Amino acid sequence: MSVNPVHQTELESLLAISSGLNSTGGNDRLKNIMHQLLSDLCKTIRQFDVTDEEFWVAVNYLNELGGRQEAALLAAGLGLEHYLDMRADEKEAASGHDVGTPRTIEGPLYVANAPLSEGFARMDDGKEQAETMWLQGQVTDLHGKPVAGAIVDIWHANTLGGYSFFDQSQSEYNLRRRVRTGDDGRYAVRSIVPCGYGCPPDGPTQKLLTAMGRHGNRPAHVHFFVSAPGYKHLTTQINLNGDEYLWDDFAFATRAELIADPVKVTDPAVAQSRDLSGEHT
Ligand code: MBD
Ligand code: FE
Repeated sequence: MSVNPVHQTELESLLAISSGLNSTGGNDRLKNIMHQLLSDLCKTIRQFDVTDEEFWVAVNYLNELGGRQEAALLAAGLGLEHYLDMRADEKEAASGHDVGTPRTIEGPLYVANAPLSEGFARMDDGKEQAETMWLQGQVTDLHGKPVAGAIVDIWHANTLGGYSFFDQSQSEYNLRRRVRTGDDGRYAVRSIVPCGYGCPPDGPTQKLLTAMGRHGNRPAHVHFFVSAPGYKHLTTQINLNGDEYLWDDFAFATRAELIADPVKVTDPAVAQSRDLSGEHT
């Protein structure tokens, strides 16, 4: 199918006007990006001979997505958020300096200002019957030197894959804590073992995924923000090894370096010492 030159000129002039390229004022970068996006969309409409009906289905879909506040969830599911990681990796590799813990997507379920404590926190409210999970770690710089006073902001799902705030059945800030590292850069938390997340089954994200023959599940994971004055902010996660979706994450966030092997603690004395050492840090 060749493009009729009159049609082409007419389209170019339409897009130059509709994206604002022809007008003064506004934001030039935005105009250029909108111009490219609109021209790619028109190309797709043409290539697939998209019908009016299909067009309006898509427009209504966007309304539905916004209405359910799922735009960020879809961005994760389409791999677009992971693409930001790929881009950041590419730039880091080009810069040639050492890399630390790999980053991976934030996802749509972070809530700021979780309770802050020094060295140790208990993350769960104790209301859920669940297996206890202890996490401990050390924040270091790229040379392995401990970073004191770093803030480790941790959030994860409960045993039903739900996140507090979004899941109104949980208490405020359940499974969300910030811990400040001590002089040794260490932090520890006591929490519960999370389950994997699944997209709301009646929501627009799952609807599109299903239409594409995909599932909307994530393996069990724990999110981290790590920040300290003078250092670059790190957004990352760990995935619990053994989950059926470990390498089949609908949001593409699993990385080999970020897989954690849970160690079962059966000795009550060891369990107690974990809690005590934490409370005293
Ligand atoms: C999550 O818990 C999540 O981490 C992402 C990326 C998307 C949906 C739910
Ligand atoms: Fe998550």
